[in-house]
Amino acid sequence: MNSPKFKKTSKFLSYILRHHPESIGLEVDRQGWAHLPSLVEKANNSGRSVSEDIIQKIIAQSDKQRFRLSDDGNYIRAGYGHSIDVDLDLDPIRPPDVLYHGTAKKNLDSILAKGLHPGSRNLVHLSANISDAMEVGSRHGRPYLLTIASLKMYNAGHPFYQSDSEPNIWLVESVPPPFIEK
Ligand code: HQG
Repeated sequence: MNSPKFKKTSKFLSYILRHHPESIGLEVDRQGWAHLPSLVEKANNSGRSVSEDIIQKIIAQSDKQRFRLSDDGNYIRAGYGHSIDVDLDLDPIRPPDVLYHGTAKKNLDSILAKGLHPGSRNLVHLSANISDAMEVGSRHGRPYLLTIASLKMYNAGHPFYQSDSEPNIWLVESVPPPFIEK
């Protein structure tokens, strides 16, 4: 499944659906949905060889579920990671006791002082398991694992959202320092 073509197409879809739909002239609605046949057509018009078939395979076979299809199969959206202004319309739900955030060691002092903030994305991303968090952290440098007292934070009034494509990914507006355990 992790063929170079799959990875390349998956990264391209993330780029388009999370960050730059306008780069291929694609319309994404307020909830982040794009018309699947239009995406394929516009991607091909911009010189990318992308088919519905490969997109279906990426969704069916990826370990990490980055995308979601609408019930009728005509629309696709990214399940998390956006920087474009979308409202995924997720219901807030009660998180587990703890969640994890993988970052780079170089960010530690700033995070402990200011809390976790989304940076260029709309929301802060947390992982339900340590191995995923470590993998995320290692993309930024020497990985460092933070444990987030998620249930305590939720009980203090902070809404939590679970991605509807990838249930191991949780989303919050920010994480104030008192809920971060290093
Ligand atoms: C850091 C991937 C200094 C934060 C992953 C992170 C994820 C601070 C970086 C998803 C800070 C932002 C998102 C502060 C936060 N001071 N640094 N106060 N607050 N940071 O890429 O969470 O594989 O925007 O620790 O799986 O790394 O692409 O977020 O290091 O779920 O599908 O600022 O993207 O998914 O980095 O990754 P990012 P992320 P995919």
